[in-house]
Order: sequence, then C-alpha cells, then structure tokens
Amino acid sequence: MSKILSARVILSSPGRNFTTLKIETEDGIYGVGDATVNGRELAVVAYLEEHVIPCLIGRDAHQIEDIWQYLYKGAYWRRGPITMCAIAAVDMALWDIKAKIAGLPLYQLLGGACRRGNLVYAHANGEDIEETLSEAEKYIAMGYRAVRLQCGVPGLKSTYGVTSDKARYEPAGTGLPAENIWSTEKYLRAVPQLFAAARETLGWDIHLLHDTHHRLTPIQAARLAKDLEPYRLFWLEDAVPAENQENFRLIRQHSTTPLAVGEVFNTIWDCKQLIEEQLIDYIRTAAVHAGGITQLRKIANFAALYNVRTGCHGATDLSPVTMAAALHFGLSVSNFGIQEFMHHTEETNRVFPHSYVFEDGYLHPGEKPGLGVDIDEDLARSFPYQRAYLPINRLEDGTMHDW
Ligand code: GCO
Ligand code: MG
Repeated sequence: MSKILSARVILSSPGRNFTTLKIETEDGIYGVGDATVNGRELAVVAYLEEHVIPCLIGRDAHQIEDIWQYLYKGAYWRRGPITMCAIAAVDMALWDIKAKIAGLPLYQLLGGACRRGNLVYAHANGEDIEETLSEAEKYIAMGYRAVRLQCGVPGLKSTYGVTSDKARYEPAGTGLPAENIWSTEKYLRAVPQLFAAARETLGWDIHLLHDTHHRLTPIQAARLAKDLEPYRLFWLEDAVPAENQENFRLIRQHSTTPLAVGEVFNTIWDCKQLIEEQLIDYIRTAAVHAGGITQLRKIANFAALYNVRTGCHGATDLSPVTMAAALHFGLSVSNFGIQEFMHHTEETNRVFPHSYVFEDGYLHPGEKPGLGVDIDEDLARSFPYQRAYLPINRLEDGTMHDW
C-alpha cells in the first residue's frame, strides 16, 4: 500500500503551454503525468482539480488498473479528450510512482525491452521541394533513419506542417485562432511531385512519411495513396477524418500505401473497427490523449492480433512526460512500429529534465527509475500560461474545412 497524499496541477508555458499533474504518496514518492490538450488546456485543469483529485486522496497508488476503471466508469460520462486526458495524467503519474518504488525504469515493469531502442522519425518541412529536401538531408546527417516530409503548396499562402521562419513547427498561437486557406486540388497535385523528387535526391534507404492532417475525402485519399505508391512511403497519415472508421475501406481498396491514424483518438473504441478490419497499418494513439499507458497497452495488444503496429503521436504539444511514457511503452511492446519525435524547445527541456537519449536514429528511455522525467516547478512558474489556439482552415470560397 502506498497512499496518495496529495496531487496538484502545474500549468506552465516554457515555449508553449503544458498541463502537468504531480501526485505524491505518503512515503514521499511522487509521479508526473502529462495532461495537455493543445488549445483547451484549462478544461483539463478544471476537470482534474474539481473532479478527479478529490477522489484520489487516500487511494493506494499501486492500484493503477482499479483507479483507471474508477475514473472511467465512475464518471458515467465516458470518453472524450478532456476526460481521457485527465485519466491519462493520473495513469502516467501512477506508473511513474510504481516504477520508482520498484527502483526500475518503467519499461522493465511493462515486460522489459523488446529491442535496442525506438525507431523515431523527424519532421522536415520547407516552402518548396528544394528547401524541404535540404531540411531532410540535415536530419539524415544527424542520424535519423526516418523523416516526415511536409512542403508548401504552390498557390497557397500556408499549409499544415510548414513553418515560414524555419523554426520548429508550432501551430498554436496567441490571440484568436488564425485562419488558413486550403485547396485540396492544389495539394493533390503537389504531393506526388515532392515524393518523386525526394526519392531521386534522398535515395531509398531512408523511410519517408507524410501527414495529410484529415483534409481529404475517402476517394481523394485513395487517389493520393495510389499516386504515392511508387515512392514506397513508410506511411500516409490521417488521410481522412476518422470519426467514420469505414472511410478507410475505400482507401484500402485502391492502394498498398501503408496507412496511419489515431492521434486524436481517445479510447480503444475509436480504433476498434480500423484494427479489426485491418484498414490501417499503424495506430497513432498517444498516452496523453488516449487514457495513459494502461489503455495504450490494451490497444497495442489488440492491434498485434491484426498485424497493426504502433506509431505514437509525438508532436511538441505532447510534453516530455508523454514522450517518456511513449518510449517505455514502445520499448516493451512487440508490435512497436515507429515513434514521432519533434524536438522540444530549450525552455521545455529545461523545465522537464529527462533521461531519454537519441542515438543513431533511435530514442531510448534511459535507465532512471520511473518514467525518467521530472518537472522543475520553480522554473515552470517563471513561464506563465498564455491562452493559445490551433488555427482553423477554410476552403478558397470560405467554407469551413478540417484543419
Ligand atoms: C503530428 C500532428 C501534430 C498536430 C498537433 C495538434 O502528426 O504531429 O498532426 O502536428 O497538428 O499535435 O496539436
Ligand atoms: Mg499528424
């Protein structure tokens, strides 16, 4: 028994906003969990402070599964990003505590390492093909074996995944949501040209990925997947919005380009049909948005039955705590696929000191007991929360579109 003595939420903005939960036990051990929902941070703060934390005090921190079920079933109002993110933060913090008590890095408790490290992919982007490929070459020179390519679209002022100042891609901004203009036709013409040039310049030894960011209809996505087939992508991500899981059937019928989806999913139910019908190849659910390590393990085990592999979301709005959770989880599951790795800012890394290390294209969680990531609360306080929103997207005629 290791009684939970207290829990608190730390909201800070070291380079961008992060919501972090810290749970302390009566033996003086603490664990941390990420609770960040980009653009809706305060909703999770209120959910945790008003509704979850009062129910945690006095419980046995070791009873991770029971506490998960208590928060999930006990709320009656199941699922959704805010609820599942709050549960996720508790779950991560409790695994951190359990592993610290055991004196082991978390992956050892989850079954031990299945491989030397987690293959990761970097983000290369540019205004045009040339710039994108020269960015990719920089990552390859750093040792990356997989790179996601996102490129400006001729005729569009901006698009998802492309920065104008060559800084780290960070879509959330202060002020009201920025408005972008989108044309699917222009995009569909540009992407195959990018990948044709990429294979010519970068060769075939590097894994290439692309994110469509939920912007196509099923038949448009089928066409893109087919057009990209000759370039042998590692995956095509979020080809269509996935509320309707059946949409992926049409893409599948037309192409062998591997498909990935799931960064906005909250539970195993969001991907049940996609996995069962083998409509996807990679499931991208993240510890923070899909109920923590406890539920990710269930999703991975279920996915393994259908040869679907993992590919956890790892954008910069997921804190180093989520990255650590993903790395321990990834190392311990047999059907690991790849891990997204966008570098956090210097400020973020200082507020969240961590033991994970990049080497030769792989990330390893390190050998520190627990998750191997901490939060410097004093430093966090020096970066106060700033309201920020993700952009919205409109078609050229003004129609609201998926961002
Ligand atoms: C990715 C994602 C991100 C999201 C971001 C939203 O593949 O990394 O699509 O870039 O847009 O996490 O908050
Ligand atoms: Mg994505």
